[in-house]
Amino acid sequence: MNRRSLSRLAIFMGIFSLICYCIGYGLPNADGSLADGNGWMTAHVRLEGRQDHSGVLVSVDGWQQLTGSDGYVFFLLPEGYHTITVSMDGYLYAQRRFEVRNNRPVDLSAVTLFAGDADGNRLVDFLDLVIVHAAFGSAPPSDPRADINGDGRVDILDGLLIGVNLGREAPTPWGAWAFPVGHADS
Ligand SMILES: [Ca+2]
Ligand SMILES: [Ca+2]
Repeated sequence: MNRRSLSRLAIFMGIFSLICYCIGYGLPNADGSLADGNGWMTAHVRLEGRQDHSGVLVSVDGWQQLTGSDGYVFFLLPEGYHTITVSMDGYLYAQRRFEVRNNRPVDLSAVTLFAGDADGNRLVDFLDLVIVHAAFGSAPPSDPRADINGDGRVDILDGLLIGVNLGREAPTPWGAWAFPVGHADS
């Protein structure tokens, strides 16, 4: 490797180190483990009434990810306490605190978001039922907010999801049990 190539490599490594430092992750150790003062967290997010759990916004302090269809997310984080918030249109958001310890994984228990908050006011109530009623029978939905389970039509399942959660407010408990509402083949 000539002198010019070495110079470019040094500049590249310097920039890479700076980026790693700035985003708070640090550089990996020689054995591939994370640098001291860092760890990672995994979480499993499920949407009540759906088989596809994609599109949920997962926020950990300033970092954000969208879930894929399996609902799993993975974050590299600095050591310390963090707050995770998971939210989705039509659902009540959930939130919890957790601690990341040096070089150790944190596996949060699965969380199910409760469905039915059609108008996004963090409460499932009769106003949400009114939205579904106004769009009932439409496919595609005349009001996208009314399609609670995201199956492309507004029917009794959307109304049922609201009915079983009437009175619930966000944030909901992490890991709480949700009513299994949905098409068997969806
Ligand atoms: Ca609502
Ligand atoms: Ca629907």
